Amino acid sequence: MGTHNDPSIPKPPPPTPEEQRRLDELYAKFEASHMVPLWTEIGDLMPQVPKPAAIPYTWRWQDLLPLAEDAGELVPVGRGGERRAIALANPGLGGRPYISPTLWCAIQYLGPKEVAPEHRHSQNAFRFVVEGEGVWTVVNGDPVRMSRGDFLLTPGWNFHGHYNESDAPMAWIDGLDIPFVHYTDTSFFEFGIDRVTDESTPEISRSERLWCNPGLRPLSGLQDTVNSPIGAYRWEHTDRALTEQLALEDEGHPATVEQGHAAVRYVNPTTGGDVMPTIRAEFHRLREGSQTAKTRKVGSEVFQVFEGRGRFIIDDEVHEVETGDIVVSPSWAATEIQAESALDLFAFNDRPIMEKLHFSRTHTEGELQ
Ligand code: GTQ
Ligand code: FE2
Repeated sequence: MGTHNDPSIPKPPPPTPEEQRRLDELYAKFEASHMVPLWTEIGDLMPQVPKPAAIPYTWRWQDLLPLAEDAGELVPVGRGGERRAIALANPGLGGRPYISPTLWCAIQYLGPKEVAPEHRHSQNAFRFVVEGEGVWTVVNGDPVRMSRGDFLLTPGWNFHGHYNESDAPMAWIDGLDIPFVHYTDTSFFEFGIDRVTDESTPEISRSERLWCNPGLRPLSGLQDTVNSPIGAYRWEHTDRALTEQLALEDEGHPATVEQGHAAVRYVNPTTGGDVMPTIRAEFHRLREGSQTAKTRKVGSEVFQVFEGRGRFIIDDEVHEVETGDIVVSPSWAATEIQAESALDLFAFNDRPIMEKLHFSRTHTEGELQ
């Protein structure tokens, strides 16, 4: 077997002093000429399995929210800064405002009557609401109410702004593909109007009136689109879907992904695929006392606890979590979730990118490769 540490293959003799002098000179010339030899970098550049710089990490909602509130008192929101959004920076990524190499996750805060002006960009975005209400996000001129448990879309290049029509502040999380777009030099950005184009406050957006009637596709929308046309996936629907999966399991009709684990994916109704080209989003409900299999996947994933208590075990490190806490699991990290109480989890990841590029792999402990 000709492996790199095969003892039957003789090692070359060490360099003579003269060779060493010439080698040192060669490396200095490489550096001066902006060249790097593969053989000194290969272990880092081409590891046998992914070796992410990003680390598993947990942010506590109890820590995030007061800091967002302080920013609300001290930092105005408006044109230029655009958003009062504070990114969660993975400690392994050198201070960059990235939760993982591909994903951005931020807590955004709007005080009473505040407006975040309209703009558009190539980055795809979503919002998820763990508590509060009173803000409408206006996407492409369509005002979309934001309430607890709702998952809201702002696909790339749609104009969007947010406004708080209530007398109370509101905070939520944003997820975007900012790091991926930055790394690939694909960012375009345009300012829109300084407020929002429609300040009305309908219960239901036009997008939902057209697209959110179960199993029914409008004949005015038979052309598939890369982004979901749905502005908001409402909590009442997500909750009902999960409740029914568990009820069906109780009644002896298999409907869960694993025992005691109900789950749904948010999809583009025109294709049945992911809501946007770079981001997958799901919602998971674990029964009290249940746990997931321990799994490694290519790509990074972020979870926010919507309700309940439990723990994530990521590469053998235990992360205790409760409502609002945000956890990141880097690429190929062995991840297992245990539900102490009934546990509701919102999740998003970069797997649509990995699948399109054919880089996907999954390994579940106890299963054959
Ligand atoms: O709300 O439009 O967290 O453009 C980062 C970039 C939020 C937004 C973020 C954005 C937005
Ligand atoms: Fe934006």
